[in-house]
Amino acid sequence: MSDHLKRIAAQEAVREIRDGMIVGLGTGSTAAHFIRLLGERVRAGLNIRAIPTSENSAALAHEEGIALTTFEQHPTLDLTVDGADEVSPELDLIKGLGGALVREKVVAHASRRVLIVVDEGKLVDRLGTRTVIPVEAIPFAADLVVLQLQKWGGSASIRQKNGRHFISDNGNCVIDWSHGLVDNALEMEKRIKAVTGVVDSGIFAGIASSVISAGPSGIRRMDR
Ligand code: A5P
Repeated sequence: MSDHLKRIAAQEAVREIRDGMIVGLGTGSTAAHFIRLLGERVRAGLNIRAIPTSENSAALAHEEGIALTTFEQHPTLDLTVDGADEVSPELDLIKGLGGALVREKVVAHASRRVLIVVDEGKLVDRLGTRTVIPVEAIPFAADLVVLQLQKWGGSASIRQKNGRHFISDNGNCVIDWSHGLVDNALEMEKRIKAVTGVVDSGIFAGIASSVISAGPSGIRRMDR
């Protein structure tokens, strides 16, 4: 059911893509729907170039025949379409359960507009309601970052995959921090980023321009 809703939200987003755009490709199952639908339009003649937020999304774009570009050639993107793990009423986000948070944030910051596509189960009254806060840190510092986050409250642990540390596309660890409800997303984002050894966190405050959510009763669009 939620996969069907993710596809519906992605379908709505793909309608915003116009000829000549430089498009940011998000990561995750909702972004994958978007990339496949965009591929259909490219094969029908749409001329765009894209910058992916992960190796997985780059591979999918390649399969779909979507031409990729670089920040060297295109330092500003027209529109990025990405998923999220939580969306607050202020359109602040938690992202990164898929582990691509740093590239997602880099691409979002380089974009004129950031469109987030979710199933409506991701909408929360306050960030931290249903998910951990992912924090990417260089491996050398990861244990120290865990201790710092725990000092601030809640539990934190280095993400595991197949019995080993999960390693991001950037060669880093991801720490999942169960902090609980976040009072001030921007302040929390800055506070985490100031920890030495942290690359960035999955809190995206003030970055989303619009959110499209799909639910059983239809599609809802929220603009900043
Ligand atoms: C990837 O790192 C994440 O930020 C994803 O955008 C997020 O986890 C949403 O994923 P789904 O679309 O698979 O729910």
